[in-house]
Amino acid sequence: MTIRPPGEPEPSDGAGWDPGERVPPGPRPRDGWWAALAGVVATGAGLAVAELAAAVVDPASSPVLAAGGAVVDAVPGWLKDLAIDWFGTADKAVLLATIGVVALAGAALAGLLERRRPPWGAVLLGVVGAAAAVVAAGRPGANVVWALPSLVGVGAAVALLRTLLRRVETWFAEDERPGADRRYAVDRRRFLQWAGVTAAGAVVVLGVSRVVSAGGRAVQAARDAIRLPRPATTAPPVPAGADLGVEGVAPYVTPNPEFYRIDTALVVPQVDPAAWSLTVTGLVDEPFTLTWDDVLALPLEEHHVTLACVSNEVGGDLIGNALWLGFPVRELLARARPQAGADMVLSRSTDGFTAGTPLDVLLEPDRDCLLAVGMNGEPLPPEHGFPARLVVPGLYGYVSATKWVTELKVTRFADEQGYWTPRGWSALGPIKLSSRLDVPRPGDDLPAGTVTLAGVAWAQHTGVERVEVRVDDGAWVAAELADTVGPDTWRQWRLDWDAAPGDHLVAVRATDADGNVQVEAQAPPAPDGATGWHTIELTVV
Ligand SMILES: Nc1nc2c(c(=O)[nH]1)N[C@H]1C(S)=C(S)[C@@H](COP(=O)(O)O)O[C@H]1N2
Ligand SMILES: [Mo]
Repeated sequence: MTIRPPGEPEPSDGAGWDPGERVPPGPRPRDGWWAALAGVVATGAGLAVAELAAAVVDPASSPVLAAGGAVVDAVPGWLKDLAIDWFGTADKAVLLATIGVVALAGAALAGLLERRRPPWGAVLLGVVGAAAAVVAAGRPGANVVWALPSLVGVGAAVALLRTLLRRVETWFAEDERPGADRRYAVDRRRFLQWAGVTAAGAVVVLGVSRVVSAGGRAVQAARDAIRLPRPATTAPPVPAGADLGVEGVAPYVTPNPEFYRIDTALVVPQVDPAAWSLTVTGLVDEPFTLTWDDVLALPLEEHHVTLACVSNEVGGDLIGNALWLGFPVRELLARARPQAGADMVLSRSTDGFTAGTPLDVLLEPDRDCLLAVGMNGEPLPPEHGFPARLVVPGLYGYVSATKWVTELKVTRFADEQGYWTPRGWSALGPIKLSSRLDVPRPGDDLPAGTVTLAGVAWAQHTGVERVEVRVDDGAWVAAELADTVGPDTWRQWRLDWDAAPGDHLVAVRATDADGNVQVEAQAPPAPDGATGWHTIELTVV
């Protein structure tokens, strides 16, 4: 049995290789399918090797994650909104699955091409691998080494593809020789063995890459070891009456594991506090940089602030309230001494995300904008920005709440834009006065009699003054308002309703401390936040 290297002419006839002619009639599968399978197995193994290399270099340098990140940043705003609309916070999983399916199809094609028209299958893999390398090396925070996982992976994929196809070739080349049927079975078994071993090896390598992914575990260990300093200024205690005790209503303080998460990061950035720093720069007289230890040595303050996402639909749950520990951004900026003409601070994250926040908002003496390091008594959870993030009462997260923040650049709205502005979202994002009905839920079984209606309302930094409920065409009835620590957080509300049997429409609206009534007109989240009264249908029996 001889194995011809790919590209060497077929010895038996000079007319070129046409495997189709060589397969004897009968139930034997055509070699194209096996070549495609070889492509999938080899590419899968190549990707596993790339993951292993990425685990050593940087998790985000993986070709799949780099490509995914590039897609996230490249897709137009409307398409991203559509994806969020369809898949909600599962949009990232859907994107990665899509990349997987496309990669699978491409891998099968590469296998087929390499079998039929060598070396075009290898060329296809090489081109895609090189493109992934370029994309990875161009990601925010990347360096040239980030190209390595893609290159190593594609090298492995091409080598494995050729090895596997050699088995396919031997298998189908033996057909017409004496004892072909026996050899056929032997060579088929051999190919399947090679493919199986390669696939199993890929799984093992992938597993090892997860274990080796030391970056994440080192950061986790660093986080576990942190003892946050006592705040120099403690938050007022949460009044007992902040929670009305109605089951099903969002608690006044949102536990960290339940806090909504929104960001463009496909994997949570793992930022080692020892390597982290924050630089205040741009149009300032005294730029400076703080290390993690510098920040912890500052007199830190605690404040309850309710964060909200501009993508939150009316009645949606992209909002949460936490006790933040941090240092006033105002004082950081004062130390840097912003120059005349500056009107924006562009905050930047390790993953390239940016937010543009009005400078005057950050400088307001009575607005507690924080460089936050603690959330509800613990270091920030990694997915909420460990080791440091911004928290700005009254502004949507996309223009203020930069997680994994490393730079505050004092600049001008005329010169720079935050991440979402060129993608169709407003440059300015004050949170809109809003309210939500949490219970009962539509579809709940409601016996006639007293039904408790309850929910939350928010007008960060202004404060909620009144919440009213309307059933069907009835009058607006004022609800009981829960206590709050101040205007920067949401407030619970409740109202006992004497419910008669039938279908009812229940609407809720809030009024803020300035006397503004929540806007009735329905508007979608884009470009600067949804409006409309949360209205649900309830059936009382
Ligand atoms: N680095 C980074 N920070 C970010 C974002 C992001 O995509 N990347 N998203 C912002 C948006 S849109 C919101 S609503 C808040 C959400 O913060 P959370 O995930 O802690 O709730 O983070 C903000 N900070
Ligand atoms: Mo957001």
